[in-house]
Amino acid sequence: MTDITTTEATTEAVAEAIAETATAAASGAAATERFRSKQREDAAATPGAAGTKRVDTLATELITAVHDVIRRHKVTYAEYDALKAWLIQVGLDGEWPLFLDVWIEHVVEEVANEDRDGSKGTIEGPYYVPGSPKLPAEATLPMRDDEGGTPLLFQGRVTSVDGTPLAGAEIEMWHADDDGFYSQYAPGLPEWNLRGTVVADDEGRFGIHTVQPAPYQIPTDGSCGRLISAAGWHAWRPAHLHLKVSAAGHRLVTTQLYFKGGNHVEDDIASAVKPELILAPVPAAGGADGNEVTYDFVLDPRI
Ligand code: MBD
Ligand code: FE
Repeated sequence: MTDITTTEATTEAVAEAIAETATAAASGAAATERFRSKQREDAAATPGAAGTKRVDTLATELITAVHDVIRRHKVTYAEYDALKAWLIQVGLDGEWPLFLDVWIEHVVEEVANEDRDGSKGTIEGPYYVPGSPKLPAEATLPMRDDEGGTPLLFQGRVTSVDGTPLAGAEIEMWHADDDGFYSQYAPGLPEWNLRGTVVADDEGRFGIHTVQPAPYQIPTDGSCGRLISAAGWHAWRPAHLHLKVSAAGHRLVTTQLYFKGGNHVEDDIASAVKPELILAPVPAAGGADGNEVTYDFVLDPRI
Protein backbone atom coordinates (compact mmCIF):
# COMPACT_ATOMS: atom_id res chain seq x y z
CA MET A 1 0.00 0.00 0.00
CA THR A 2 1.26 3.44 -0.84
CA ASP A 3 0.92 6.30 1.59
CA ILE A 4 -0.13 9.14 -0.67
CA THR A 5 -0.37 11.71 2.09
CA THR A 6 2.43 14.18 1.60
CA THR A 7 3.50 16.93 3.97
CA GLU A 8 2.05 19.49 1.58
CA ALA A 9 -1.28 17.68 1.53
CA THR A 10 -1.29 17.70 5.32
CA THR A 11 -0.47 21.39 5.50
CA GLU A 12 -3.22 22.09 3.00
CA ALA A 13 -5.74 20.05 4.95
CA VAL A 14 -4.80 21.84 8.16
CA ALA A 15 -5.03 25.26 6.50
CA GLU A 16 -8.40 24.34 5.00
CA ALA A 17 -9.67 23.14 8.36
CA ILE A 18 -8.93 26.46 10.05
CA ALA A 19 -9.62 28.81 7.16
CA GLU A 20 -13.20 29.65 8.02
CA THR A 21 -14.03 30.13 11.68
CA ALA A 22 -12.72 29.18 15.10
CA THR A 23 -15.00 26.19 15.62
CA ALA A 24 -14.34 22.99 17.55
CA ALA A 25 -14.61 21.11 14.26
CA ALA A 26 -11.99 23.33 12.60
CA SER A 27 -9.41 23.24 15.39
CA GLY A 28 -10.22 19.55 15.93
CA ALA A 29 -9.66 18.71 12.28
CA ALA A 30 -6.34 20.60 12.31
CA ALA A 31 -5.18 18.80 15.48
CA THR A 32 -6.25 15.42 14.11
CA GLU A 33 -4.50 15.97 10.77
CA ARG A 34 -1.30 17.15 12.50
CA PHE A 35 -1.27 14.16 14.85
CA ARG A 36 -1.87 11.65 12.05
CA SER A 37 1.05 12.94 10.00
CA LYS A 38 3.36 12.84 13.06
CA GLN A 39 2.16 9.32 13.87
CA ARG A 40 3.00 8.10 10.35
CA GLU A 41 6.56 9.41 10.81
CA ASP A 42 6.94 7.85 14.28
CA ALA A 43 5.55 4.50 13.16
CA ALA A 44 7.96 4.45 10.22
CA ALA A 45 10.85 5.09 12.63
CA THR A 46 9.89 2.33 15.12
CA PRO A 47 7.86 -0.36 13.36
CA GLY A 48 5.83 -2.74 15.53
CA ALA A 49 6.18 -0.71 18.72
CA ALA A 50 3.89 -2.96 20.82
CA GLY A 51 4.05 -6.78 20.89
CA THR A 52 0.98 -9.03 20.81
CA LYS A 53 1.28 -9.90 24.51
CA ARG A 54 1.36 -6.24 25.47
CA VAL A 55 -1.65 -5.38 23.31
CA ASP A 56 -3.53 -8.38 24.76
CA THR A 57 -2.81 -7.31 28.35
CA LEU A 58 -3.66 -3.63 27.91
CA ALA A 59 -6.75 -4.11 25.74
CA THR A 60 -8.14 -6.85 28.01
CA GLU A 61 -7.67 -4.77 31.16
CA LEU A 62 -9.13 -1.65 29.59
CA ILE A 63 -12.22 -3.51 28.36
CA THR A 64 -12.61 -5.23 31.72
CA ALA A 65 -12.43 -1.85 33.49
CA VAL A 66 -15.35 -0.67 31.33
CA HIS A 67 -17.32 -3.84 32.19
CA ASP A 68 -16.73 -3.14 35.89
CA VAL A 69 -18.14 0.40 35.56
CA ILE A 70 -21.23 -0.92 33.74
CA ARG A 71 -21.93 -3.51 36.47
CA ARG A 72 -21.19 -1.16 39.37
CA HIS A 73 -23.52 1.56 38.04
CA LYS A 74 -26.07 -0.65 36.26
CA VAL A 75 -25.58 1.23 32.99
CA THR A 76 -28.77 1.16 30.86
CA TYR A 77 -29.24 0.64 27.11
CA ALA A 78 -30.16 4.34 26.80
CA GLU A 79 -26.83 5.25 28.39
CA TYR A 80 -24.96 2.71 26.27
CA ASP A 81 -26.48 4.21 23.11
CA ALA A 82 -25.68 7.76 24.28
CA LEU A 83 -22.07 6.68 24.80
CA LYS A 84 -21.95 5.07 21.34
CA ALA A 85 -23.35 8.22 19.70
CA TRP A 86 -20.91 10.43 21.62
CA LEU A 87 -17.86 8.30 20.74
CA ILE A 88 -18.83 8.40 17.07
CA GLN A 89 -19.25 12.18 17.22
CA VAL A 90 -15.86 12.74 18.91
CA GLY A 91 -14.23 11.28 15.82
CA LEU A 92 -16.42 13.24 13.41
CA ASP A 93 -15.51 16.44 15.28
CA GLY A 94 -11.81 15.54 15.11
CA GLU A 95 -11.70 15.87 18.89
CA TRP A 96 -9.84 12.69 19.81
CA PRO A 97 -6.54 14.62 20.21
CA LEU A 98 -8.30 17.13 22.46
CA PHE A 99 -10.14 14.51 24.52
CA LEU A 100 -7.06 12.35 25.05
CA ASP A 101 -4.70 15.22 25.85
CA VAL A 102 -7.14 16.83 28.29
CA TRP A 103 -8.28 13.76 30.23
CA ILE A 104 -5.70 11.00 29.69
CA GLU A 105 -2.26 12.40 28.80
CA HIS A 106 -1.37 13.62 32.30
CA VAL A 107 -1.17 10.06 33.60
CA VAL A 108 0.94 8.91 30.64
CA GLU A 109 3.28 11.83 31.37
CA GLU A 110 3.41 10.92 35.06
CA VAL A 111 4.50 7.38 34.22
CA ALA A 112 6.90 8.42 31.44
CA ASN A 113 8.73 10.93 33.65
CA GLU A 114 8.62 9.22 37.04
CA ASP A 115 12.39 8.69 37.17
CA ARG A 116 13.44 11.94 35.47
CA ASP A 117 15.98 14.16 37.27
CA GLY A 118 15.90 17.94 36.97
CA SER A 119 13.07 20.07 35.65
CA LYS A 120 9.53 18.71 35.87
CA GLY A 121 7.63 17.95 32.71
CA THR A 122 3.93 18.00 32.02
CA ILE A 123 1.63 17.25 29.08
CA GLU A 124 2.31 18.44 25.51
CA GLY A 125 -1.34 18.99 24.58
CA PRO A 126 -2.78 19.06 21.06
CA TYR A 127 -1.30 22.29 19.67
CA TYR A 128 2.47 21.76 19.32
CA VAL A 129 3.92 22.34 15.85
CA PRO A 130 7.54 21.28 15.21
CA GLY A 131 9.93 23.49 13.25
CA SER A 132 9.15 26.93 14.64
CA PRO A 133 11.53 29.77 13.60
CA LYS A 134 15.03 29.58 15.17
CA LEU A 135 15.83 32.65 17.23
CA PRO A 136 18.97 33.94 19.02
CA ALA A 137 19.47 33.68 22.81
CA GLU A 138 17.73 37.00 23.41
CA ALA A 139 14.74 37.27 21.13
CA THR A 140 11.13 38.26 20.70
CA LEU A 141 8.66 35.58 19.63
CA PRO A 142 7.00 36.26 16.26
CA MET A 143 3.94 38.38 16.99
CA ARG A 144 1.68 40.99 15.41
CA ASP A 145 2.45 44.71 15.73
CA ASP A 146 -0.62 45.16 17.92
CA GLU A 147 -0.35 41.84 19.79
CA GLY A 148 -2.55 42.08 22.90
CA GLY A 149 -1.51 41.14 26.42
CA THR A 150 1.00 42.25 29.04
CA PRO A 151 4.59 42.08 27.74
CA LEU A 152 6.60 39.33 29.46
CA LEU A 153 10.35 38.76 29.55
CA PHE A 154 10.95 35.06 30.28
CA GLN A 155 14.61 34.49 31.05
CA GLY A 156 16.86 31.86 32.57
CA ARG A 157 19.57 29.33 32.11
CA VAL A 158 19.74 25.72 30.97
CA THR A 159 22.13 23.45 32.88
CA SER A 160 22.76 19.75 33.30
CA VAL A 161 21.86 18.09 36.63
CA ASP A 162 25.46 18.67 37.85
CA GLY A 163 25.22 22.41 37.13
CA THR A 164 27.20 22.44 33.85
CA PRO A 165 25.76 25.15 31.58
CA LEU A 166 24.36 23.74 28.35
CA ALA A 167 25.56 26.02 25.56
CA GLY A 168 23.30 25.99 22.52
CA ALA A 169 20.38 24.36 24.36
CA GLU A 170 17.11 24.86 22.48
CA ILE A 171 14.07 26.36 24.16
CA GLU A 172 10.98 25.86 22.01
CA MET A 173 8.05 27.94 23.22
CA TRP A 174 4.47 28.07 22.00
CA HIS A 175 1.42 29.62 23.60
CA ALA A 176 -2.02 31.07 23.01
CA ASP A 177 -2.56 34.76 22.39
CA ASP A 178 -4.44 37.15 24.67
CA ASP A 179 -7.75 35.86 23.26
CA GLY A 180 -6.81 32.21 23.93
CA PHE A 181 -6.07 31.24 20.30
CA TYR A 182 -3.11 29.20 19.01
CA SER A 183 -1.60 30.00 15.61
CA GLN A 184 -2.22 27.26 13.03
CA TYR A 185 -5.35 26.16 14.96
CA ALA A 186 -7.47 29.29 14.62
CA PRO A 187 -8.20 31.49 11.60
CA GLY A 188 -6.51 34.79 10.86
CA LEU A 189 -3.30 34.38 12.85
CA PRO A 190 0.16 34.62 11.24
CA GLU A 191 1.58 31.11 10.75
CA TRP A 192 4.16 31.17 13.55
CA ASN A 193 2.50 33.70 15.86
CA LEU A 194 3.80 33.19 19.42
CA ARG A 195 5.92 30.18 18.46
CA GLY A 196 9.71 30.10 18.37
CA THR A 197 12.85 28.04 19.03
CA VAL A 198 15.38 30.07 21.03
CA VAL A 199 19.01 28.89 21.05
CA ALA A 200 20.76 29.52 24.40
CA ASP A 201 24.14 31.32 24.46
CA ASP A 202 27.54 29.89 25.51
CA GLU A 203 26.50 29.95 29.16
CA GLY A 204 23.14 28.32 28.53
CA ARG A 205 21.31 31.62 29.03
CA PHE A 206 18.23 32.81 27.20
CA GLY A 207 15.76 35.71 27.31
CA ILE A 208 12.44 35.47 25.50
CA HIS A 209 10.23 38.51 24.99
CA THR A 210 6.59 37.60 24.56
CA VAL A 211 3.17 38.49 25.97
CA GLN A 212 1.38 36.81 28.85
CA PRO A 213 -1.22 34.39 27.49
CA ALA A 214 -4.80 34.39 28.77
CA PRO A 215 -6.58 31.45 30.43
CA TYR A 216 -7.68 28.99 27.76
CA GLN A 217 -11.16 27.58 27.33
CA ILE A 218 -11.20 24.36 25.34
CA PRO A 219 -13.75 24.44 22.50
CA THR A 220 -17.26 24.24 23.97
CA ASP A 221 -19.15 23.69 20.69
CA GLY A 222 -17.94 20.14 20.01
CA SER A 223 -18.15 16.73 21.67
CA CYS A 224 -15.72 17.57 24.47
CA GLY A 225 -17.86 20.63 25.23
CA ARG A 226 -20.99 18.46 25.31
CA LEU A 227 -19.38 16.09 27.79
CA ILE A 228 -18.30 19.04 29.94
CA SER A 229 -21.77 20.59 30.07
CA ALA A 230 -23.52 17.22 30.49
CA ALA A 231 -21.28 16.44 33.48
CA GLY A 232 -21.46 19.95 34.95
CA TRP A 233 -17.70 20.55 34.65
CA HIS A 234 -15.91 23.68 33.42
CA ALA A 235 -13.82 23.97 30.24
CA TRP A 236 -10.88 26.04 31.48
CA ARG A 237 -7.14 25.62 31.58
CA PRO A 238 -5.05 28.21 33.45
CA ALA A 239 -2.97 30.61 31.32
CA HIS A 240 0.15 28.69 30.30
CA LEU A 241 3.36 28.75 28.30
CA HIS A 242 4.28 25.49 26.52
CA LEU A 243 7.95 24.53 26.29
CA LYS A 244 10.25 21.84 24.97
CA VAL A 245 13.81 22.22 26.24
CA SER A 246 16.60 20.10 24.78
CA ALA A 247 20.39 19.90 24.58
CA ALA A 248 22.87 17.44 23.11
CA GLY A 249 23.31 14.33 25.28
CA HIS A 250 20.31 15.18 27.48
CA ARG A 251 16.73 14.06 27.79
CA LEU A 252 14.30 16.53 26.24
CA VAL A 253 11.71 17.88 28.63
CA THR A 254 8.22 18.85 27.48
CA THR A 255 6.56 21.12 30.01
CA GLN A 256 4.25 24.05 30.71
CA LEU A 257 4.52 27.02 33.05
CA TYR A 258 1.63 28.77 34.79
CA PHE A 259 1.10 32.08 36.58
CA LYS A 260 0.75 32.32 40.35
CA GLY A 261 -2.73 33.36 41.47
CA GLY A 262 -4.17 32.99 37.95
CA ASN A 263 -7.64 31.62 37.30
CA HIS A 264 -7.88 27.82 37.22
CA VAL A 265 -4.33 27.15 38.42
CA GLU A 266 -6.03 25.09 41.15
CA ASP A 267 -8.59 23.36 38.91
CA ASP A 268 -7.06 22.85 35.47
CA ILE A 269 -9.40 20.74 33.36
CA ALA A 270 -6.33 18.92 31.97
CA SER A 271 -4.85 18.17 35.45
CA ALA A 272 -1.43 19.35 34.20
CA VAL A 273 -0.36 21.84 36.88
CA LYS A 274 2.46 20.96 39.30
CA PRO A 275 3.75 23.24 42.09
CA GLU A 276 7.22 23.41 40.45
CA LEU A 277 5.65 24.86 37.28
CA ILE A 278 4.13 28.05 38.70
CA LEU A 279 5.82 31.35 37.81
CA ALA A 280 5.63 34.53 39.86
CA PRO A 281 6.51 37.37 37.46
CA VAL A 282 7.44 40.81 38.81
CA PRO A 283 7.29 44.23 37.11
CA ALA A 284 10.09 44.46 34.52
CA ALA A 285 13.36 46.08 35.67
CA GLY A 286 14.59 49.43 34.36
CA GLY A 287 11.17 50.86 33.61
CA ALA A 288 10.46 48.45 30.73
CA ASP A 289 6.81 47.68 29.97
CA GLY A 290 5.24 44.61 31.49
CA ASN A 291 6.63 41.81 33.64
CA GLU A 292 9.67 39.61 33.86
CA VAL A 293 10.40 36.25 35.38
CA THR A 294 13.44 33.99 35.68
CA TYR A 295 13.10 30.21 35.34
CA ASP A 296 16.06 27.86 35.03
CA PHE A 297 15.86 24.48 33.34
CA VAL A 298 17.85 21.45 34.54
CA LEU A 299 18.16 18.59 32.05
CA ASP A 300 18.73 14.93 32.84
CA PRO A 301 21.90 13.50 31.23
CA ARG A 302 20.47 9.96 31.34
CA ILE A 303 18.69 9.83 27.99
C1 MBD B 1 -4.49 23.39 25.38
O1 MBD B 1 -3.95 24.58 25.11
C2 MBD B 1 -3.75 22.52 26.04
O2 MBD B 1 -2.53 22.90 26.40
C3 MBD B 1 -4.25 21.27 26.36
C4 MBD B 1 -3.46 20.32 27.14
C5 MBD B 1 -5.52 20.90 25.97
C6 MBD B 1 -6.27 21.79 25.28
C7 MBD B 1 -5.76 23.03 24.98
FE1 FE C 1 -2.07 24.82 25.63
